[in-house]
Amino acid sequence: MPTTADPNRVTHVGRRTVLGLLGVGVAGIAVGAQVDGAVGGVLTKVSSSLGGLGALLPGADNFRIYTVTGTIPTVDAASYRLVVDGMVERPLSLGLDDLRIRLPRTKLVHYFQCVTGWRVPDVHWEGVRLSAVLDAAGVRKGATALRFFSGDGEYTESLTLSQARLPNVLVADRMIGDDVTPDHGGPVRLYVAPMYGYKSIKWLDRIEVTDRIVPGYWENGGYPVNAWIGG
Ligand SMILES: Nc1nc2c(c(=O)[nH]1)N[C@H]1C(S)=C(S)[C@@H](COP(=O)(O)O)O[C@H]1N2
Ligand SMILES: [Mo]
Repeated sequence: MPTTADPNRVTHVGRRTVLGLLGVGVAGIAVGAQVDGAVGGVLTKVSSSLGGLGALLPGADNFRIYTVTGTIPTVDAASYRLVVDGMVERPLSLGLDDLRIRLPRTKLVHYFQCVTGWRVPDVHWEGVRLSAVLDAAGVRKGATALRFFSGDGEYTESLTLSQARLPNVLVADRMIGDDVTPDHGGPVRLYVAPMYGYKSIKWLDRIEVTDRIVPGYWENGGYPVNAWIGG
């Protein structure tokens, strides 16, 4: 299994970080706005030609942009929160400043593989290990799994606790050398390197610690809950 994680802390001080700092203390998540303009038009068109099951666009970076709702949620960076709740000692509501400054950062380079066959090689990922987020919240005894929720209001995912603690599972706020863009699930998405792309939930806004696996969106549609690439 490729593990090129960099144990060194990486701190970015830039425009987005300043925006994040300005957002300290602001609660609430602004999501759900429909995309208007060219991108939204294409997504709507493609989406309806797929019977509403998904939308895809060939990205300049060779990713295909998927969204099961047919829209790209716009999430305000300054007011973004990631809630960590359920079977934890300390429920958390993390802002971008928490992810970018207060928690230990890591980066890795790894391909992105969709179960439908497309793959993007050598993608640079950066963020906080999911294990570090879980440690900050303190997982309670008896917990075995996680449920992930998206700001799109529909997509969900799941991991077992031991899968979630692998070092190449990231709460990612940077990819391809930039902040995660709205179409890729920004400001924050999950990146589960050892598993197919459907595990890497976009517009991540809540992680619930549970005592059982609750299958996610595509898993309810028949995809395996254990999505090991080549497994
Ligand atoms: N919220 C949300 N997350 C999602 C999806 C989605 O439709 N909605 N599609 C998944 C699938 S099947 C893949 S392959 C990747 C695609 O990531 P990309 O859109 O950044 O290329 O996102 C995953 N995460
Ligand atoms: Mo996928």
